[in-house]
Amino acid sequence: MALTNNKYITDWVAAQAELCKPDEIVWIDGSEAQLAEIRGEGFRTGELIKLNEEILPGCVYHRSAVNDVARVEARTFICCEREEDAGPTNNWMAPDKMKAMLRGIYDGAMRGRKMYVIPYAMGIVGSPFAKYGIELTDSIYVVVSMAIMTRVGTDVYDAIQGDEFIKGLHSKAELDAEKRYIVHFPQENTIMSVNSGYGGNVLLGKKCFALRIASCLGRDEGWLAEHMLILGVQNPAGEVRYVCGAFPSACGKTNLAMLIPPEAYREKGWKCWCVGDDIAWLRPGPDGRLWAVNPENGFFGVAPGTSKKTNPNALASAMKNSIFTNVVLKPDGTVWWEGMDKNPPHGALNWKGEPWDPESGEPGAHPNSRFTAPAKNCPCISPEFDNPAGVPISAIVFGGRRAKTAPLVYQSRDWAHGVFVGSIMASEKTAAAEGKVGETRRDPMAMLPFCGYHMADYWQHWLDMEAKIAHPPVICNVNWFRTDDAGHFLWPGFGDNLRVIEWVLKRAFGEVDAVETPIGYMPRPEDIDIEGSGVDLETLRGLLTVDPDLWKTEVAGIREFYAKFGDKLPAKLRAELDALEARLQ
Ligand code: OXD
Ligand code: MN
Repeated sequence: MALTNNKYITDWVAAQAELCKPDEIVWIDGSEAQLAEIRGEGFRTGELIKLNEEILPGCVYHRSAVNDVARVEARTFICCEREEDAGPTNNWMAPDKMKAMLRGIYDGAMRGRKMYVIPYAMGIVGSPFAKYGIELTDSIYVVVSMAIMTRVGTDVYDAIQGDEFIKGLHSKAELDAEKRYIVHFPQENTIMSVNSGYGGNVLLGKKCFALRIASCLGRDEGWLAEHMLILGVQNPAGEVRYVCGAFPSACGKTNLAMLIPPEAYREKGWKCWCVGDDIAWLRPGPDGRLWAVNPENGFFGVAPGTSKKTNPNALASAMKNSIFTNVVLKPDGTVWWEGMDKNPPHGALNWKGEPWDPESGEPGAHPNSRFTAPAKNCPCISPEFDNPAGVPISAIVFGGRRAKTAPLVYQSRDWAHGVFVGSIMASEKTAAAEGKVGETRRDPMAMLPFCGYHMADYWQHWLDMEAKIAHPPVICNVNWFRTDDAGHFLWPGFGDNLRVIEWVLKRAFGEVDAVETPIGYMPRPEDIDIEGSGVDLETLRGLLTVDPDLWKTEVAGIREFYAKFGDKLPAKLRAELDALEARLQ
C-alpha cells in the first residue's frame, strides 16, 4: 500500500509501474525490520551473500555483472531542450527522442520482479538545505545501498512539498550493455537509469542527483554542487577549520577526507574530522562565508589499496552494516582485495565468483571493487556531520596528479584566479587508466563527468558566486605526486599532506606570508613543517619550484582545451590565461 497521499508521487509511481509492469510494488519505509526482510530475500535470490556475522556483523556481499563494473560515461546523457546547454563535455539527445527510446527499453522490464519505491533525502530531512528524491528500482542491491548512502524513510514523504522531488527510475532490465543508459532530464528533475546494476550508475542519489541534477539546481538557486571532500582540521588550540577538496580519481581523495595527522602533529594535539568524502553542497551563509554540507550518509569507496596503513578509518567504517561489491570472497565469509595486506587468501572466489589462485597473476578483486559503509561508522566522523547548517569553509583545494608541472602547493591570487585554477585542473594518466601513460587529462573542478550543464556556463556560475560571498575561502592547488628524474615520488603523501593543508589554512587566516610567483602565491620553504616527514629542506625546495618552460607548454595546452568551449568561455577566464602567460614572460 502506498505510504503517502501525495498525488504527484502516487500518480508518478503508478505511471512508471504501468510502463515497467512489475508483479508487485513495495513501498520502502526505511525501518530496520523491512530492510532485514529485503536482505533476507536477497540472500534467497542470490543477489546478496551474507558475510561472517562475527567478524563483519550486518555486512553483505554483492557481485555486479562482469560487463557492468564501472560508471559508463559514454552512455551518460544530459537531455535538456537545447543541445548547447549540455555543452561539449556531455552527451546529449533531445528529451522527447530519448524518452521514446527509453520507453521501449523499460516496457515490461520489471515483469516477474518487484518494484521498490525508495523515499530518500540528500541532506538532513526537514533542513533548508535538504533535497528529496524517490528512486524506483527492481534491484535489492539498490535498496540496501540507498539505505546506507542516503537518508531513507517515510519522513521524506512528509518533507516533500507537492511535486518537489527528483524522480528516479532504475531497472536492471537485461543488463544489456548495448542498451545501458544513464539519463538526466534537468528541466524535469528526472533521472532514468537502465540495464546496469553497478553503484555509480544506479544509486541515483549520488552522482546523478547530488552532482548532475544538483549542479543545475545550484546554478538556478545560487549555490554550488561540487565533487569535493569536506575535512575539518582541529589545531592544538582546539579550533576546527574546514577545507573542501576536489581531485580527479586516483589522487587519494578518500584518504585525504579521513586523514590521520602525522605522529608529531598528533602529539601536539592536531585532529582531523571527516565531514564528507565525495560530494559537497556549498552555499553562501548569512555571515558571508561559504558553508558546506555533505548530502550523503555513507561512503562508496574503492576497496583495492585500502588498508590499515593507507586508510584505517575507511577500513573501520566498513567493518559493520556495510556492502562489499566485486571484491574477493574468502571461505570464512570475510573479504579481501589487492592492497589490503600481503596475504592473499587461498580457496577464495574472485570478483567473478570463480575459484581464484593468488599465484595466477590475475587480480582477485576488480580494480573498481567497492565498499559501501555508513558514515557514522567512521572513527573520525565529524561531530558536525549531522549539523543541518553545515560547516564554514576556509579553503578550497584543487588537485591533480602531475609529475613535474605543478608544485606541491600554490594559492590563487583571488577568487577569479581560483576559478581559473579549478578550470585547468588536470591529471596525468597512470598505467591503471585508459590512454597513454603521461598524457594529461583535463578535469575541471573534477566535474568533467558530473556537471549537468555547459561547462563554460558552470565556470561563469563559479565566477558569479564571488558577489554572493563576502568572505570567500582561499583557493589553492596541491600536487602530492611530483617525481624526481627517476620517477620516484618526492612527497610522502597520506597523513603528511596535513603539513600542506596547515599552510593553506594559515593563509586563509592571514597567519603566514607567501612568495608571489607567476602562477600564484607559494610558501617559503621554511613555512612548511617537515619535521618527522622524512623530506629534507632541499627536496622541499625542489617541490616548490616552478619551471617557466613547462608552464609555457601548459598555457598552450590550456588554450587548446579552452578552444572547445568557443564563445561561451567566460571572458574572465580568457583574461586569466592571458595574464598568466604575460607573467611567465
Ligand atoms: C566515485 C567517482 O565513484 O568519482 O566517487 O567515480
Ligand atoms: Mn567521486
